Amino acid sequence: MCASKRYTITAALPYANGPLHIGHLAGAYIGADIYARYLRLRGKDIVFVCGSDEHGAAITIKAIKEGVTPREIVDKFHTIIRDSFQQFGISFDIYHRTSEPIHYETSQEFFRILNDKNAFDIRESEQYYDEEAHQFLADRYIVGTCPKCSNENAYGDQCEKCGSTLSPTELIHPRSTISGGTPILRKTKHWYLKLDEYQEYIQKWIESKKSTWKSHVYGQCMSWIDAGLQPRAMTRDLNWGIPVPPEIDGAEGKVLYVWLDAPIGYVSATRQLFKEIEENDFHFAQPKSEQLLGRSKDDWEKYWQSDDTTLVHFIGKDNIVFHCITFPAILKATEKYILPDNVPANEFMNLQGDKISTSRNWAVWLHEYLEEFPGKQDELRYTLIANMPENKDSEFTWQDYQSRVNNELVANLGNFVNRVVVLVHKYYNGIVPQVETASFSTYDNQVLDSINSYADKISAAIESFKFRDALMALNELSSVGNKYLADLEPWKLIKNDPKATEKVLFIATQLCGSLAVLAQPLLPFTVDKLNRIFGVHKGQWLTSDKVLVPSGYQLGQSELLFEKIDDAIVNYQIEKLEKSKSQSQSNDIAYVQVKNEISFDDFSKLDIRTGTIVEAEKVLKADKLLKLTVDLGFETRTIVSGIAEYFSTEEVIGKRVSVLVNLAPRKLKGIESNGMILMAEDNEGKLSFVQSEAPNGMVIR
Ligand code: B3M
Ligand code: ZN
Repeated sequence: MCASKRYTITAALPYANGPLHIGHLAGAYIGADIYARYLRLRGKDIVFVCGSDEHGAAITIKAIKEGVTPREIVDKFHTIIRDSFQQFGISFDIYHRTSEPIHYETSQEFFRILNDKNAFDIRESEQYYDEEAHQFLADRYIVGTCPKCSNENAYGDQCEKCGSTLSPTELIHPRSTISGGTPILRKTKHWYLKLDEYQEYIQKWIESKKSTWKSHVYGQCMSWIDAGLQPRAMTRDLNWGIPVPPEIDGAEGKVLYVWLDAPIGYVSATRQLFKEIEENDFHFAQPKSEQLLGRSKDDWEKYWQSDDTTLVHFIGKDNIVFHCITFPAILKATEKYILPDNVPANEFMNLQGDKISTSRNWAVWLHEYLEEFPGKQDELRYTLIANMPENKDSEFTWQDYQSRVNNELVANLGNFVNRVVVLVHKYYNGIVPQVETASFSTYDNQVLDSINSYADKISAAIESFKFRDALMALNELSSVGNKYLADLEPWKLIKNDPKATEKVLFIATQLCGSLAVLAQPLLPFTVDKLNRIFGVHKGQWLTSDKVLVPSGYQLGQSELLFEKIDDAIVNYQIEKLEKSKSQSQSNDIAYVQVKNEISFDDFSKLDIRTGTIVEAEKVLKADKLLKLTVDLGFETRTIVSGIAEYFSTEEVIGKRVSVLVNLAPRKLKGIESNGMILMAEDNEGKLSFVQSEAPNGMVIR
């Protein structure tokens, strides 16, 4: 067990520009919650903080789209998000917001410290400006083609496809998100964090984490470090955000970059938590452990500035650079704050074969799930833990949800507990039988011992952020119980050996009690039911010296832990997804700008024909290329096409296509390509063929 004096656990602050979906839960919050619940059970001194991220272009752009003020947007979504977290049992000690005064104070104080410590370089430079909207364009205000991966919808600060951090001037074909127009360059001044000066320090620090950090997190960090850290602007020309402290010269009208203020939000949330505790006046805080009560306002400092505190940031992989490089550099620059001990970022969770996407409404929304599946929080939580994208992207499907609930929760844990409770009620009126431990067989003792060995497995897994393993260990313990019942068959044994039956059901009851204890970090809602039956003291972890459910204890009434999910429910959810996808397809699309005018003569130079792909093979040593044979009616041709990442060879054979047939031949990987297959590309970079019903070889004009 880690020996730190206290823990500060943070979970990424969600942008208050939309409701939460399962990707959020699987990415950061369930893992953080398991870890926090577990540490509390071990009696650790922890704070678990989160809140809404209410600044930045994510908010203002949403407001522009909806024709309302940013304030209206954040007020609306803060409430929805907060309520979803709460109903879902995410046990934050505080859920705060970055529009609160204490956060303004804290952020401005950080800015002052950084300024005093000479961490900024003030630079004048040319930046993109939208003349129509009268606004400088940074971050999400500007989109364009990513120079690293060619994603056409990379943001001005980050490409969400390849994870690179960018500045607007690196984008190819930049365009304004507000007007869609091409921006011009105009002079402005900004405060740049001299990240380059922290290169050596950050590099050494990250290298020291090699054995404890997830390899994908470590790898991402090292690749940025290897590329060389560049100064990053920490101010913006916007009217929504935290103003640069007024005494700083020449910064009128400028606000803090959202990625400067957002992580400081963890600190302000902690300050607010202890303030509310001292004043015993709760608005945002709901302290989850007794030991936090009675603390004073200034105690927050220990959680951020004391070396005997362990700081852990739970985030999704798109936030790695900010939590592992930028924020640590800021913390270091203060010469006061501690740096994170670990940043166990998860990768992404996909949904039914496709990326989760808010704009395409391809998501399972939490507030909808809570309404449609009342009381089934743990069924979702279980499925999300079992598929948590801990080290690689994973997938949620409704079919998998159904099979996990039916074949794992109902058939294993639910079935075991139910059999035990029903039998104890049937044979002993629900009173746990008396036993003599001396009569225990080797098998009995083995089963009892497995309680402690599985408890150790679960602890070790949670402490090393392997939440899937922890859940599987819990399942295995319940399988031990099911097997024990199946082997000893108390329902038969009762007829000729009532004494032995008492022993079997006593032991099985202890297993149930241990499941109630060990499930606490993983399935908190199920634990409430188990506690009503077994009366196991909630809020404590397993100790080997205690009988969990003593002889003579009157069990509560049997309660169904889980119910089977019907096919109809699964089908309904899948249809709902498909429907909302087609409805949203026309909304919220970022259109690529129309190119410069051409003459009719220019156009008539293009010879485009209908065709059919008749053969396809992969091109050796080229991930992106397929070698296609295309039937054009009048002849068959070889065309090399860069679509191998999107289509398999089997998929494309037989496809009707449109071909530019008079394109000059080009050699690609040694193969001569004679023409080009036309493809349509959507906002997410998904390709589709341009098809016609006319026979092969017909002219398209
Ligand atoms: N709001 C980004 C996100 O939701 C951001 C996280 C802030 S954590 C300090 O992906
Ligand atoms: Zn990219």
